[in-house]
Amino acid sequence: MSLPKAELHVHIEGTLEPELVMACAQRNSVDLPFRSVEELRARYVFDDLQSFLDLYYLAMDVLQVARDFTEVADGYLARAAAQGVRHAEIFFDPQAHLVRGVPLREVVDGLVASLRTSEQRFGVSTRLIACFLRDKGPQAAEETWEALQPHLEHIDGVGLDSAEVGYPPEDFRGVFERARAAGLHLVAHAGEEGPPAYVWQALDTLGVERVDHGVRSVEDPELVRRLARDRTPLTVCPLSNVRLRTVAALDEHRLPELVDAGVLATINSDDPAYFGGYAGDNFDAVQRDLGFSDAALREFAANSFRASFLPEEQRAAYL
Ligand code: ES4
Ligand code: ZN
Repeated sequence: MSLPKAELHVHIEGTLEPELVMACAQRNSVDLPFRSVEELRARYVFDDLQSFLDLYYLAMDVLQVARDFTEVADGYLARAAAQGVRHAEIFFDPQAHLVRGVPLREVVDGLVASLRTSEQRFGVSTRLIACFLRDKGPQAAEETWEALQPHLEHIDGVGLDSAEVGYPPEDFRGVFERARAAGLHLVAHAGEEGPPAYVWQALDTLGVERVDHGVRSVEDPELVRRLARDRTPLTVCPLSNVRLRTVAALDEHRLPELVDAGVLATINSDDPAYFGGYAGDNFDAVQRDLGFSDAALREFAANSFRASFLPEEQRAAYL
């Protein structure tokens, strides 16, 4: 599906395709517990979020220097553009690299080297969102915020990701306050595996502008009414939800109920190298398995621009 769209939920480390994993491993002399692209791809079967994260953090060990990050981003932007993505708000995980001894400068400079010419090369405008790893706790998030200070000119927002259950959003109130005071946009993963209470906290305690995933909101009618009333966008990732077994099958996904209740939903790829498809593939999949009409898909695409952090006049040009 090449409908013009914005992608608002994609982890750049989750766009690392097996071919690039092996190429980076070789040139950076990183030892991996698999010897071929096929062996790696064969591991892309997950039971839940944690089983995915274990492989995600392992594979990104091959990313060592700026060039590696540039190549990951270039590859993503080319594939996304081919599926109609005109604007991408891209997550990265600073802590996942800092803990391996990779300086933030390599990460940010490498990503920016790709993103700054993305409009000319791929026709894709971009934003960059730094996510805190919630399973490393609020103190580590504060330290990460400090480490990000020299790079803030390149950072448009902060988010919250990684293992969700047991790591409630309210724990991160302090660091989100600091990011808000610095003028950054605020988003958080909530209601992927975690309960509706975590979505409430993301809204009321962190003050996020969008909720990433948020699909478990559907279990709480009061929360659905709140999201619909405020037009708070959800960045839904249908193929991700299937691969991480937060839904049994795509035709059982409750996205239609959210849409019918008036929630502003968008469709995104999350970690497309791992979950079987890029943004357009996710659009195709929901049409095939949930029966959304062409008009409904156009509305998802329009929502993606409405929910973006593009300035009003640029958003309007897409609507
Ligand atoms: C993620 Cl699917 C998902 N959920 C939470 N954190 C993540 N980081 C990368 N992919
Ligand atoms: Zn995600």
